[in-house]
Amino acid sequence: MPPSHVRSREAFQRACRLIPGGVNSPARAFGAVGGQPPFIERGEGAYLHDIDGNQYVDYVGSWGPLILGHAHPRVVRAVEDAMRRGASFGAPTEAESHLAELIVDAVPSIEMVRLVSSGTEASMSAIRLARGFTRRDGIVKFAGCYHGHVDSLLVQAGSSATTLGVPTSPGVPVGCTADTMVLRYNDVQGVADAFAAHGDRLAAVILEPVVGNMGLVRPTDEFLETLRRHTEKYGTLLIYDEVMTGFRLAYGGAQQLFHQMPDLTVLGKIVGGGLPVGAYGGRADVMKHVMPSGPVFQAGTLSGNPLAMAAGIATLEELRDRPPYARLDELGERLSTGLGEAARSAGLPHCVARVGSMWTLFFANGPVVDYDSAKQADTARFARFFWGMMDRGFYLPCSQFEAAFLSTRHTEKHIDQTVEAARAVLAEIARA
Ligand code: KE4
Repeated sequence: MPPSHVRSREAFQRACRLIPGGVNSPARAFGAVGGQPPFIERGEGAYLHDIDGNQYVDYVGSWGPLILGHAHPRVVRAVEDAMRRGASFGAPTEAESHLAELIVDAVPSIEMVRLVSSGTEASMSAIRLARGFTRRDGIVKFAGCYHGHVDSLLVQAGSSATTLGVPTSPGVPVGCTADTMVLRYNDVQGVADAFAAHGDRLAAVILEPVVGNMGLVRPTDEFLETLRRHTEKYGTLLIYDEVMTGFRLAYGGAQQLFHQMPDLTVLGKIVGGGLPVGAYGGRADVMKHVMPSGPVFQAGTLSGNPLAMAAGIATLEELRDRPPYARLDELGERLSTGLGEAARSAGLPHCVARVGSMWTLFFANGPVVDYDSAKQADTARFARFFWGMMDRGFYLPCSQFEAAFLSTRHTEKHIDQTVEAARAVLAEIARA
Protein backbone atom coordinates (compact mmCIF):
# COMPACT_ATOMS: atom_id res chain seq x y z
CA MET A 1 0.00 0.00 0.00
CA PRO A 2 1.80 3.20 -1.12
CA PRO A 3 2.19 5.69 1.74
CA SER A 4 -0.25 8.58 2.05
CA HIS A 5 1.08 12.02 1.10
CA VAL A 6 -2.08 14.01 1.81
CA ARG A 7 -0.52 16.54 4.16
CA SER A 8 2.60 16.91 2.01
CA ARG A 9 0.44 17.74 -1.00
CA GLU A 10 -1.34 20.48 0.97
CA ALA A 11 2.00 21.78 2.24
CA PHE A 12 3.39 21.78 -1.30
CA GLN A 13 0.42 23.76 -2.64
CA ARG A 14 0.87 26.34 0.10
CA ALA A 15 4.64 26.52 -0.52
CA CYS A 16 4.11 26.98 -4.26
CA ARG A 17 2.05 30.11 -3.57
CA LEU A 18 4.90 31.61 -1.58
CA ILE A 19 8.21 30.20 -2.88
CA PRO A 20 9.25 29.65 -6.53
CA GLY A 21 8.50 25.99 -7.29
CA GLY A 22 7.58 25.48 -3.63
CA VAL A 23 11.21 24.80 -2.71
CA ASN A 24 14.27 26.78 -1.70
CA SER A 25 16.50 24.73 -3.95
CA PRO A 26 15.50 23.13 -7.28
CA ALA A 27 17.31 19.91 -6.31
CA ARG A 28 14.40 19.20 -3.93
CA ALA A 29 11.62 19.76 -6.46
CA PHE A 30 11.43 16.18 -7.87
CA GLY A 31 11.54 17.66 -11.38
CA ALA A 32 13.61 14.75 -12.67
CA VAL A 33 11.34 12.03 -11.25
CA GLY A 34 7.88 13.65 -11.41
CA GLY A 35 5.41 13.84 -8.58
CA GLN A 36 5.74 16.04 -5.51
CA PRO A 37 8.24 15.97 -2.65
CA PRO A 38 7.21 14.78 0.82
CA PHE A 39 7.57 17.48 3.45
CA ILE A 40 9.85 16.35 6.25
CA GLU A 41 8.84 16.60 9.88
CA ARG A 42 12.09 15.31 11.42
CA GLY A 43 15.20 13.24 10.91
CA GLU A 44 16.51 10.66 13.34
CA GLY A 45 19.68 8.62 12.75
CA ALA A 46 19.35 6.93 9.34
CA TYR A 47 15.67 7.86 9.06
CA LEU A 48 13.53 10.68 7.72
CA HIS A 49 9.92 11.08 8.89
CA ASP A 50 7.49 13.07 6.72
CA ILE A 51 4.45 15.05 7.88
CA ASP A 52 2.12 12.19 6.87
CA GLY A 53 3.83 9.87 9.32
CA ASN A 54 5.83 7.93 6.72
CA GLN A 55 9.35 6.76 7.63
CA TYR A 56 12.16 6.41 5.13
CA VAL A 57 15.70 5.06 5.25
CA ASP A 58 17.55 8.18 4.08
CA TYR A 59 20.21 7.90 1.35
CA VAL A 60 20.33 11.68 0.68
CA GLY A 61 21.49 12.94 4.08
CA SER A 62 20.70 16.54 3.10
CA TRP A 63 22.80 15.96 -0.09
CA GLY A 64 25.88 14.93 1.85
CA PRO A 65 26.34 16.88 5.10
CA LEU A 66 24.83 14.29 7.45
CA ILE A 67 27.55 11.64 7.49
CA LEU A 68 26.72 11.16 11.20
CA GLY A 69 23.01 10.76 10.46
CA HIS A 70 20.21 13.03 11.65
CA ALA A 71 20.23 14.71 15.10
CA HIS A 72 23.48 13.13 16.30
CA PRO A 73 23.45 13.70 20.12
CA ARG A 74 26.96 15.21 20.13
CA VAL A 75 25.99 17.75 17.45
CA VAL A 76 22.62 18.57 19.05
CA ARG A 77 24.25 19.23 22.43
CA ALA A 78 26.97 21.43 20.91
CA VAL A 79 24.48 23.62 19.03
CA GLU A 80 22.15 23.89 22.05
CA ASP A 81 25.07 25.07 24.21
CA ALA A 82 26.20 27.58 21.57
CA MET A 83 22.67 28.93 21.15
CA ARG A 84 22.49 29.80 24.86
CA ARG A 85 25.57 31.99 24.45
CA GLY A 86 24.05 33.91 21.52
CA ALA A 87 23.69 33.08 17.82
CA SER A 88 25.98 35.63 16.18
CA PHE A 89 28.21 38.55 17.14
CA GLY A 90 29.79 39.92 13.97
CA ALA A 91 33.04 39.72 15.88
CA PRO A 92 35.76 37.02 15.99
CA THR A 93 35.26 33.97 18.23
CA GLU A 94 37.65 31.18 19.21
CA ALA A 95 35.23 28.65 17.73
CA GLU A 96 36.19 29.87 14.25
CA SER A 97 39.87 29.19 14.95
CA HIS A 98 38.91 25.81 16.44
CA LEU A 99 37.11 24.72 13.26
CA ALA A 100 39.84 26.26 11.09
CA GLU A 101 42.47 24.26 13.04
CA LEU A 102 40.51 21.02 12.59
CA ILE A 103 40.37 21.67 8.82
CA VAL A 104 44.07 22.58 8.55
CA ASP A 105 45.02 19.47 10.56
CA ALA A 106 42.76 17.22 8.46
CA VAL A 107 43.20 18.33 4.83
CA PRO A 108 46.76 17.72 3.53
CA SER A 109 47.01 20.76 1.24
CA ILE A 110 45.30 23.35 3.47
CA GLU A 111 47.68 25.67 5.37
CA MET A 112 45.15 28.50 5.85
CA VAL A 113 41.37 28.63 5.43
CA ARG A 114 38.56 31.17 5.22
CA LEU A 115 35.10 30.16 6.49
CA VAL A 116 31.96 31.25 4.62
CA SER A 117 28.30 30.12 4.57
CA SER A 118 27.88 27.82 1.57
CA GLY A 119 29.76 25.76 -0.99
CA THR A 120 28.74 28.23 -3.68
CA GLU A 121 30.24 31.12 -1.74
CA ALA A 122 33.42 29.11 -1.20
CA SER A 123 33.78 28.19 -4.91
CA MET A 124 33.03 31.74 -6.02
CA SER A 125 35.63 33.12 -3.61
CA ALA A 126 38.26 30.54 -4.59
CA ILE A 127 37.84 31.48 -8.27
CA ARG A 128 38.15 35.20 -7.47
CA LEU A 129 41.24 34.49 -5.35
CA ALA A 130 42.87 32.41 -8.11
CA ARG A 131 42.26 35.22 -10.59
CA GLY A 132 43.56 37.83 -8.17
CA PHE A 133 46.65 35.81 -7.25
CA THR A 134 47.64 34.88 -10.84
CA ARG A 135 46.35 38.12 -12.41
CA ARG A 136 44.81 35.91 -15.14
CA ASP A 137 41.16 35.50 -16.14
CA GLY A 138 40.89 32.02 -17.75
CA ILE A 139 39.14 29.22 -15.85
CA VAL A 140 38.76 25.53 -16.78
CA LYS A 141 35.88 23.43 -15.47
CA PHE A 142 34.53 20.04 -16.57
CA ALA A 143 31.14 19.17 -18.06
CA GLY A 144 28.95 17.50 -15.43
CA CYS A 145 30.80 18.99 -12.47
CA TYR A 146 28.80 21.39 -10.30
CA HIS A 147 30.41 23.97 -8.06
CA GLY A 148 27.36 25.92 -6.88
CA HIS A 149 25.45 28.65 -8.68
CA VAL A 150 28.53 30.79 -9.45
CA ASP A 151 27.92 32.98 -12.52
CA SER A 152 31.27 32.17 -14.14
CA LEU A 153 30.69 28.42 -13.62
CA LEU A 154 27.09 28.22 -14.92
CA VAL A 155 28.48 27.44 -18.34
CA GLN A 156 28.54 24.81 -21.07
CA ALA A 157 31.19 24.12 -23.67
CA GLY A 158 31.42 26.61 -26.49
CA SER A 159 31.13 25.59 -30.14
CA SER A 160 34.53 23.87 -30.22
CA ALA A 161 36.37 22.14 -27.40
CA THR A 162 38.69 24.95 -26.46
CA THR A 163 36.58 27.99 -27.32
CA LEU A 164 35.00 29.81 -24.46
CA GLY A 165 31.94 29.02 -22.40
CA VAL A 166 28.29 29.84 -23.06
CA PRO A 167 25.99 30.64 -20.06
CA THR A 168 23.58 27.86 -19.07
CA SER A 169 21.19 30.19 -17.23
CA PRO A 170 19.32 33.36 -18.18
CA GLY A 171 20.67 36.26 -16.19
CA VAL A 172 24.32 35.27 -16.62
CA PRO A 173 25.92 37.78 -18.99
CA VAL A 174 28.08 36.28 -21.73
CA GLY A 175 30.95 38.29 -20.29
CA CYS A 176 30.78 36.23 -17.10
CA THR A 177 31.45 32.94 -18.88
CA ALA A 178 33.60 34.22 -21.75
CA ASP A 179 36.75 33.28 -19.82
CA THR A 180 35.51 29.84 -18.76
CA MET A 181 36.46 26.78 -20.77
CA VAL A 182 34.52 23.52 -20.38
CA LEU A 183 36.38 20.27 -20.97
CA ARG A 184 35.38 16.61 -20.75
CA TYR A 185 36.03 14.92 -17.39
CA ASN A 186 38.79 12.26 -17.56
CA ASP A 187 39.89 13.63 -20.96
CA VAL A 188 43.68 13.70 -20.61
CA GLN A 189 44.31 14.82 -24.19
CA GLY A 190 41.69 17.57 -23.89
CA VAL A 191 43.49 18.96 -20.86
CA ALA A 192 46.85 18.86 -22.66
CA ASP A 193 45.38 20.62 -25.72
CA ALA A 194 43.70 23.33 -23.62
CA PHE A 195 46.94 24.10 -21.79
CA ALA A 196 48.96 24.09 -25.02
CA ALA A 197 46.54 26.64 -26.47
CA HIS A 198 45.71 28.75 -23.40
CA GLY A 199 47.93 27.66 -20.49
CA ASP A 200 49.59 30.99 -19.85
CA ARG A 201 46.20 32.72 -19.44
CA LEU A 202 44.58 30.15 -17.14
CA ALA A 203 44.09 31.29 -13.55
CA ALA A 204 42.60 28.03 -12.32
CA VAL A 205 41.26 24.58 -13.07
CA ILE A 206 38.39 23.51 -10.81
CA LEU A 207 37.02 19.98 -10.56
CA GLU A 208 35.20 17.57 -8.31
CA PRO A 209 37.98 15.04 -7.51
CA VAL A 210 35.24 12.42 -7.35
CA VAL A 211 32.15 13.67 -9.14
CA GLY A 212 28.80 13.49 -7.39
CA ASN A 213 26.88 15.86 -9.65
CA MET A 214 26.55 13.70 -12.74
CA GLY A 215 25.93 10.70 -10.56
CA LEU A 216 29.14 9.24 -9.18
CA VAL A 217 32.11 9.32 -11.56
CA ARG A 218 35.66 8.44 -10.53
CA PRO A 219 38.71 10.19 -11.96
CA THR A 220 41.48 8.12 -13.55
CA ASP A 221 44.88 8.45 -11.88
CA GLU A 222 46.25 9.70 -15.19
CA PHE A 223 43.63 12.47 -15.29
CA LEU A 224 44.55 13.72 -11.80
CA GLU A 225 48.28 13.45 -12.53
CA THR A 226 47.89 15.33 -15.84
CA LEU A 227 45.96 18.14 -14.14
CA ARG A 228 48.61 18.55 -11.44
CA ARG A 229 51.46 18.45 -13.95
CA HIS A 230 50.01 20.98 -16.39
CA THR A 231 48.78 23.41 -13.72
CA GLU A 232 52.22 23.34 -12.12
CA LYS A 233 53.98 23.90 -15.45
CA TYR A 234 51.81 26.91 -16.41
CA GLY A 235 51.43 28.50 -12.97
CA THR A 236 47.68 27.78 -12.96
CA LEU A 237 46.05 27.09 -9.58
CA LEU A 238 44.51 23.62 -9.17
CA ILE A 239 41.26 23.82 -7.19
CA TYR A 240 39.69 20.66 -5.75
CA ASP A 241 36.01 21.19 -5.07
CA GLU A 242 35.63 18.85 -2.08
CA VAL A 243 32.28 20.23 -0.95
CA MET A 244 30.86 16.71 -1.36
CA THR A 245 34.01 14.56 -0.94
CA GLY A 246 35.61 16.48 1.94
CA PHE A 247 35.49 14.49 5.20
CA ARG A 248 33.27 12.06 3.23
CA LEU A 249 35.71 9.79 1.37
CA ALA A 250 38.42 10.08 4.02
CA TYR A 251 39.03 12.44 6.92
CA GLY A 252 41.36 14.35 4.57
CA GLY A 253 38.97 14.03 1.62
CA ALA A 254 39.60 12.75 -1.90
CA GLN A 255 43.02 14.44 -1.98
CA GLN A 256 44.13 12.21 0.91
CA LEU A 257 42.63 9.13 -0.76
CA PHE A 258 44.40 9.88 -4.06
CA HIS A 259 47.60 11.38 -2.57
CA GLN A 260 47.12 14.64 -4.47
CA MET A 261 47.99 18.20 -3.42
CA PRO A 262 45.81 20.89 -5.02
CA ASP A 263 46.64 24.57 -4.50
CA LEU A 264 43.18 25.43 -3.17
CA THR A 265 40.36 23.27 -1.78
CA VAL A 266 36.69 24.17 -1.52
CA LEU A 267 34.67 22.64 1.34
CA GLY A 268 31.04 22.62 2.48
CA LYS A 269 28.34 20.17 3.61
CA ILE A 270 29.99 17.91 6.26
CA VAL A 271 32.27 20.73 7.47
CA GLY A 272 29.14 22.43 8.88
CA GLY A 273 27.53 19.26 10.25
CA GLY A 274 24.19 20.23 8.68
CA LEU A 275 24.42 23.96 9.43
CA PRO A 276 25.49 26.53 6.79
CA VAL A 277 29.28 26.42 6.45
CA GLY A 278 31.49 26.65 3.37
CA ALA A 279 35.25 27.05 3.37
CA TYR A 280 38.09 27.64 0.95
CA GLY A 281 41.72 27.12 1.85
CA GLY A 282 45.10 25.98 0.66
CA ARG A 283 48.59 27.34 0.18
CA ALA A 284 49.34 30.10 2.72
CA ASP A 285 51.09 32.23 0.05
CA VAL A 286 47.85 32.21 -1.95
CA MET A 287 45.42 32.59 0.97
CA LYS A 288 47.34 35.66 2.25
CA HIS A 289 45.94 37.50 -0.78
CA VAL A 290 42.45 37.41 0.77
CA MET A 291 41.27 40.64 2.40
CA PRO A 292 42.15 42.03 4.88
CA SER A 293 45.61 40.42 4.70
CA GLY A 294 45.63 40.97 0.94
CA PRO A 295 43.73 42.80 -1.80
CA VAL A 296 41.20 40.13 -2.92
CA PHE A 297 37.82 41.14 -1.51
CA GLN A 298 35.52 38.65 0.24
CA ALA A 299 33.22 39.18 3.25
CA GLY A 300 30.11 37.75 4.95
CA THR A 301 27.83 38.68 7.86
CA LEU A 302 27.38 35.11 9.08
CA SER A 303 30.76 33.72 8.01
CA GLY A 304 32.08 31.63 10.91
CA ASN A 305 28.68 31.77 12.62
CA PRO A 306 28.99 30.41 16.19
CA LEU A 307 26.08 27.91 15.87
CA ALA A 308 27.44 26.58 12.57
CA MET A 309 30.92 26.38 14.07
CA ALA A 310 29.57 24.31 16.97
CA ALA A 311 27.93 21.83 14.58
CA GLY A 312 31.02 21.65 12.39
CA ILE A 313 33.43 21.19 15.31
CA ALA A 314 31.28 18.45 16.90
CA THR A 315 31.02 16.64 13.55
CA LEU A 316 34.70 16.80 12.64
CA GLU A 317 35.84 15.84 16.14
CA GLU A 318 33.52 12.81 16.01
CA LEU A 319 34.97 11.85 12.62
CA ARG A 320 38.54 12.43 13.85
CA ASP A 321 38.09 10.50 17.11
CA ARG A 322 36.09 7.59 15.68
CA PRO A 323 36.93 7.47 11.92
CA PRO A 324 34.00 5.63 10.26
CA TYR A 325 35.54 5.27 6.82
CA ALA A 326 36.42 1.56 6.84
CA ARG A 327 32.94 0.73 8.13
CA LEU A 328 31.25 3.01 5.58
CA ASP A 329 33.27 1.34 2.84
CA GLU A 330 32.13 -2.13 4.00
CA LEU A 331 28.49 -1.04 4.06
CA GLY A 332 28.92 0.63 0.67
CA GLU A 333 30.40 -2.54 -0.79
CA ARG A 334 27.52 -4.64 0.63
CA LEU A 335 24.97 -2.23 -0.89
CA SER A 336 26.61 -1.86 -4.31
CA THR A 337 27.09 -5.63 -4.62
CA GLY A 338 23.45 -6.23 -3.66
CA LEU A 339 22.10 -3.60 -6.05
CA GLY A 340 24.25 -4.95 -8.88
CA GLU A 341 22.99 -8.50 -8.30
CA ALA A 342 19.39 -7.27 -8.14
CA ALA A 343 19.72 -5.38 -11.45
CA ARG A 344 21.49 -8.33 -13.07
CA SER A 345 18.84 -10.82 -12.01
CA ALA A 346 16.19 -8.43 -13.39
CA GLY A 347 18.14 -8.37 -16.65
CA LEU A 348 18.36 -4.56 -16.67
CA PRO A 349 21.35 -2.67 -18.19
CA HIS A 350 23.06 -0.98 -15.25
CA CYS A 351 26.30 -0.03 -13.61
CA VAL A 352 26.89 0.71 -9.96
CA ALA A 353 29.50 3.41 -9.29
CA ARG A 354 30.84 3.79 -5.76
CA VAL A 355 33.64 5.36 -3.76
CA GLY A 356 33.33 4.75 -0.02
CA SER A 357 29.89 5.90 1.11
CA MET A 358 29.01 7.77 -2.10
CA TRP A 359 27.24 5.71 -4.79
CA THR A 360 25.01 5.79 -7.87
CA LEU A 361 23.03 3.05 -9.61
CA PHE A 362 23.12 4.10 -13.29
CA PHE A 363 20.47 2.63 -15.61
CA ALA A 364 23.03 2.48 -18.37
CA ASN A 365 25.57 -0.02 -19.60
CA GLY A 366 28.73 1.18 -17.87
CA PRO A 367 31.29 2.34 -17.37
CA VAL A 368 30.17 5.94 -16.78
CA VAL A 369 33.35 8.00 -17.11
CA ASP A 370 32.10 11.46 -18.09
CA TYR A 371 28.97 13.53 -18.67
CA ASP A 372 28.35 12.14 -22.16
CA SER A 373 28.31 8.56 -20.88
CA ALA A 374 26.26 9.55 -17.81
CA LYS A 375 23.63 11.11 -20.10
CA GLN A 376 23.14 7.73 -21.81
CA ALA A 377 21.33 6.57 -18.66
CA ASP A 378 17.62 5.73 -18.87
CA THR A 379 16.21 8.51 -16.69
CA ALA A 380 12.61 7.32 -17.09
CA ARG A 381 13.63 3.93 -15.71
CA PHE A 382 15.50 5.70 -12.88
CA ALA A 383 12.28 7.60 -12.03
CA ARG A 384 10.33 4.32 -11.78
CA PHE A 385 13.06 2.90 -9.53
CA PHE A 386 13.02 6.06 -7.40
CA TRP A 387 9.26 5.88 -6.78
CA GLY A 388 9.24 2.14 -6.29
CA MET A 389 11.84 2.53 -3.55
CA MET A 390 10.11 5.59 -2.07
CA ASP A 391 6.84 3.68 -1.82
CA ARG A 392 8.71 0.96 0.10
CA GLY A 393 10.27 3.47 2.54
CA PHE A 394 13.67 4.19 0.95
CA TYR A 395 14.49 7.82 0.19
CA LEU A 396 16.95 8.11 -2.74
CA PRO A 397 18.31 11.23 -4.49
CA CYS A 398 15.55 12.44 -6.85
CA SER A 399 17.77 12.43 -9.94
CA GLN A 400 19.87 9.92 -11.85
CA PHE A 401 22.58 12.58 -11.88
CA GLU A 402 23.09 12.82 -8.13
CA ALA A 403 25.16 10.70 -5.75
CA ALA A 404 23.55 8.87 -2.84
CA PHE A 405 25.12 8.73 0.61
CA LEU A 406 25.44 6.39 3.58
CA SER A 407 25.76 7.59 7.17
CA THR A 408 27.30 6.11 10.31
CA ARG A 409 23.76 5.30 11.45
CA HIS A 410 23.09 2.91 8.53
CA THR A 411 23.46 -0.77 9.43
CA GLU A 412 23.69 -4.09 7.59
CA LYS A 413 19.98 -4.49 8.32
CA HIS A 414 19.18 -1.26 6.46
CA ILE A 415 21.36 -2.37 3.56
CA ASP A 416 19.77 -5.81 3.32
CA GLN A 417 16.25 -4.32 3.50
CA THR A 418 17.23 -1.85 0.76
CA VAL A 419 18.58 -4.60 -1.50
CA GLU A 420 15.47 -6.72 -0.93
CA ALA A 421 13.23 -3.77 -1.88
CA ALA A 422 15.41 -3.01 -4.91
CA ARG A 423 15.13 -6.63 -6.07
CA ALA A 424 11.32 -6.36 -6.03
CA VAL A 425 11.23 -2.94 -7.72
CA LEU A 426 13.73 -3.86 -10.42
CA ALA A 427 11.86 -7.08 -11.17
CA GLU A 428 8.63 -5.06 -11.53
CA ILE A 429 10.41 -2.64 -13.90
CA ALA A 430 11.75 -5.50 -15.96
CA ARG A 431 8.23 -6.98 -16.28
CA ALA A 432 6.68 -3.61 -17.22
P1 KE4 B 1 26.05 24.81 -1.77
O1 KE4 B 1 26.09 26.24 -2.24
O2 KE4 B 1 24.77 24.10 -2.23
O3 KE4 B 1 26.31 24.66 -0.27
O4 KE4 B 1 27.26 24.02 -2.44
C1 KE4 B 1 27.36 24.01 -3.85
C2 KE4 B 1 28.16 22.80 -4.27
C3 KE4 B 1 29.49 22.97 -4.60
N1 KE4 B 1 30.26 21.92 -4.98
C4 KE4 B 1 29.74 20.67 -5.04
C5 KE4 B 1 30.62 19.53 -5.47
C6 KE4 B 1 28.38 20.44 -4.72
O5 KE4 B 1 27.87 19.18 -4.80
C7 KE4 B 1 27.57 21.52 -4.31
C8 KE4 B 1 26.10 21.36 -3.97
N2 KE4 B 1 25.55 20.06 -4.24
C9 KE4 B 1 24.12 20.02 -4.49
C10 KE4 B 1 23.71 18.57 -4.75
N3 KE4 B 1 24.40 17.96 -5.79
C11 KE4 B 1 23.37 20.58 -3.34
C12 KE4 B 1 21.87 20.37 -3.42
C13 KE4 B 1 21.16 21.66 -3.70
O6 KE4 B 1 21.68 22.46 -4.51
O7 KE4 B 1 20.09 21.82 -3.11
